[in-house]
Amino acid sequence: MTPGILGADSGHHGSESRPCKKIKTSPAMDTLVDAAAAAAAVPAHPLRLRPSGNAYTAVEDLKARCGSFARLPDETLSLLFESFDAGALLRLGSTCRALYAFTRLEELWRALFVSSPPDNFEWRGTWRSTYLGIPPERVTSLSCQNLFSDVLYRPFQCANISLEPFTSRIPTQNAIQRLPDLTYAEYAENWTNKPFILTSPVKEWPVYGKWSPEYLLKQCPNVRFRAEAVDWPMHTYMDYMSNSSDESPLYLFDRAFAEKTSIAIGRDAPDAAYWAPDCFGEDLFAVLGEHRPDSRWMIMGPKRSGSTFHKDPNATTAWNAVLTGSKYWLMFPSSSSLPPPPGVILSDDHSEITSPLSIAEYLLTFHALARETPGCREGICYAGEVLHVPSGWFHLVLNLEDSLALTQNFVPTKKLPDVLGFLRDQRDQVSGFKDEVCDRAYELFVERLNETRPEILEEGLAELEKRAKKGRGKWDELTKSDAEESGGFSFGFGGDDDEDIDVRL
Ligand SMILES: O=C(O)CCC(=O)C(=O)O
Ligand SMILES: [Fe+2]
Repeated sequence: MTPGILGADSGHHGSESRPCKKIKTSPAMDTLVDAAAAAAAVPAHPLRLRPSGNAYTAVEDLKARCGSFARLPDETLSLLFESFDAGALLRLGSTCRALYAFTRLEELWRALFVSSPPDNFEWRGTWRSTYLGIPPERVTSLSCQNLFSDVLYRPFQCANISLEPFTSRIPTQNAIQRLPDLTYAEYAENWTNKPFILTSPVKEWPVYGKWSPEYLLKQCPNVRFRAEAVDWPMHTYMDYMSNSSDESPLYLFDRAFAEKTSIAIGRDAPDAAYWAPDCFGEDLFAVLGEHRPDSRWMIMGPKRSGSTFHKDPNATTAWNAVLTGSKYWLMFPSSSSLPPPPGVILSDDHSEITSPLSIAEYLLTFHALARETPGCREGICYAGEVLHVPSGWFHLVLNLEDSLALTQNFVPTKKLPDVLGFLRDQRDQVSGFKDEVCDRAYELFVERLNETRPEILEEGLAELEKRAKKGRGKWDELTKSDAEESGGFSFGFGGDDDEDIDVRL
């Protein structure tokens, strides 16, 4: 998807020029049609600048008037300006309209803010205004009508385009299964390798129906929470949530929220605020005691915030419970013989996942393909529901509304071999442990399991051994997909007792 030739304010997107929805199309085509309609519905850019293609028919181009800078491609200009300080950006921006527009790019001011946050600031709706302390009545907005730049227009488009076409009409075969609840036996037997949504357990938690962003604002307005690279008081983050228009909104992700809000967690804790749903059973990382890696987070963010494609650390499994709002999940299994999800690039050793696109840009560019890719799973987790993220699955998450969620990463007994294998064989990717134990996480985990759960450890190591013996030759790896090997309808994860995941071929 690239911005169309016509800008949103061009007045040329009347009903006749809209693609006709009545034409019979494939599901992917439907999404494209919807995406095109959504693109046309983006409001005018506040500076009136338009996508690059408009330059072909324009009689004037403001960029031509910015001296030697006009020779540089827009991408280079914006990269260059990343090395400028606030004073340089302001001076340059006052020389002509084109440079005014380039130096207004919010990403530049966000980076300046993060690298040197001002003391006692107040969130003022944009990173530029916040960094410079400009009150709303003094914010200028010059018209840059004859400036045509995808680099400047695209973040605005991605921040404003409707994402609804991508998160609705989920094909039945992709839909993540929804169940009231599971027993531990059912989970262990059939579900450890599948995403699913449970609709009952969270509704029993004392925090459900009580905690919300507004509740947290009331309870702890001045408590600082981690939001990506900044620690902001709750009142500042709430101001940001209600008044910002970032393409990739700052996401609150705090691992010390329980201490900060003085809550107790766990079925057995007196006055517990919540507990892990029973079906997930024992968390084997508990044997690590004070050495266990980070395991729980409170997640809060505005509509359109979320997580780009990633796998969870150390081959852990996770659950993610929505307290308020709702989240769209796009998920893919992984294995050594499967390619990563469309648009996601893995480094050779699979240690780095590169997904440089924002969530909106990913959806605009790759969603149609992702939806048609075998193994794709999609679902919406609503308030009071919890989603299971199986070990090793790629996932992208988009908040459909302002949302508050709690998440926990754990090691279910069935996935012990995966975690042992990861800690032993992918040492440079082990994360979340304190520095002093990070290098010997595998040895420590084995030692602690041996002390407290020797029979489970023995079974886990035996399974790991079995998988290694069963490991296929390089030729098979390169020439056959798991799906082919298992008859064309499913693939496993290597273990005998792995459930199959249906893939459409
Ligand atoms: O709620 C979200 O954005 C997903 C969080 C997530 O994937 C994670 O914590 O690993
Ligand atoms: Fe995750």
